[in-house]
Amino acid sequence: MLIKRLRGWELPERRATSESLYLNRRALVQAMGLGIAGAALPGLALADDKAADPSAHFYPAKRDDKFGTPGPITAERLATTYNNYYEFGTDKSIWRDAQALQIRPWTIKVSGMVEKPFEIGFDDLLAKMPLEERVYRHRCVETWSMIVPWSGFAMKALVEFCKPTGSAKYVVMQTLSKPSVMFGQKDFLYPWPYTEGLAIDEATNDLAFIATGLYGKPIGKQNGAPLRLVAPWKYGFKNVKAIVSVEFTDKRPVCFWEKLQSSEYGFWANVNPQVPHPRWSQATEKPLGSAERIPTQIYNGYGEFVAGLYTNRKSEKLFM
Ligand SMILES: Nc1nc2c(c(=O)[nH]1)N[C@H]1C(S)=C(S)[C@@H](COP(=O)(O)O)O[C@H]1N2
Ligand SMILES: [Mo]
Repeated sequence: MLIKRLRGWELPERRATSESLYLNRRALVQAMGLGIAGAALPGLALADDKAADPSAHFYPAKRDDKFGTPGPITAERLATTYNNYYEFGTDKSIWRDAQALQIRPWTIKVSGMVEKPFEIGFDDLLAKMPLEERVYRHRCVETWSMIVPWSGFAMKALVEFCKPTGSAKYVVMQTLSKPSVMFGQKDFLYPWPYTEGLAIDEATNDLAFIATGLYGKPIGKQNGAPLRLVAPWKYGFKNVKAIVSVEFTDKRPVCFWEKLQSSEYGFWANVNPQVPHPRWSQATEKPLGSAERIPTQIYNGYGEFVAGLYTNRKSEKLFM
């Protein structure tokens, strides 16, 4: 039987990793006496990557439970291998391909209605932010859900750091553009780059969070490394990954999914079991790893913290 064994340098471009990663991986493979290619050992590649992460010493961060402890935490393996990340493909199993993304150096551009536009490196930003861990529910509009421990900082701390002017009403965030690695971006049917936004009062609500870690470690590339939004009272698509741009504006942005299909996805996207998606019910959800569906809660269970944001917005489509 003849089996073609790919060497590291024969890997297709989209599976390629940094040289040091490859060398580490090769050393491990040799040490273990396994005659198989690195591509077959994604678990090892992930472990290597974390060891090499210069922010690893920040984790685990101290847990803050002022928003409650929402229930049984989803298995790490599920939350890190079942993902939505259209830049890497439209199915759920993008985690391996996402490892090709280079996340250092990483620069975040702050622009628009701010005292002074600036750029900052991710590690410099991280060193200035108050890190903590929060266990949040996550509810995808497709009706799967999870409960995971994010590490990172309050979105409010980021907003304050950016010094928006009094006229700014929205904050808009964008994912990196890199079609050579994020090959989904070559599909011109989608309005790349992925863009999402919050109203300023939402962004400065205590619940809004920027995740830089997950399960007490730097966040994995498939989950949005090096930083992604977490707005747990909203449908998961609001939680833009791999952020490179933070812009303040007085105009409500039309974001990725709304541009694609405005009859199904809007700006506010707050979770509400009583407002069905045009093509399916939102009444229940399936936690990852569970056989049973459970009832979905209004604002995904965070109403006591965020319902007040919407009392003067009742005329808007708040739940799509
Ligand atoms: N850039 C980008 N961000 C994204 C998405 C995406 O396709 N691209 N998918 C969103 C959707 S629909 C969900 S449910 C969450 C999934 O996050 P997870 O993979 O960490 O569970 O990411 C959101 N952020
Ligand atoms: Mo989603």
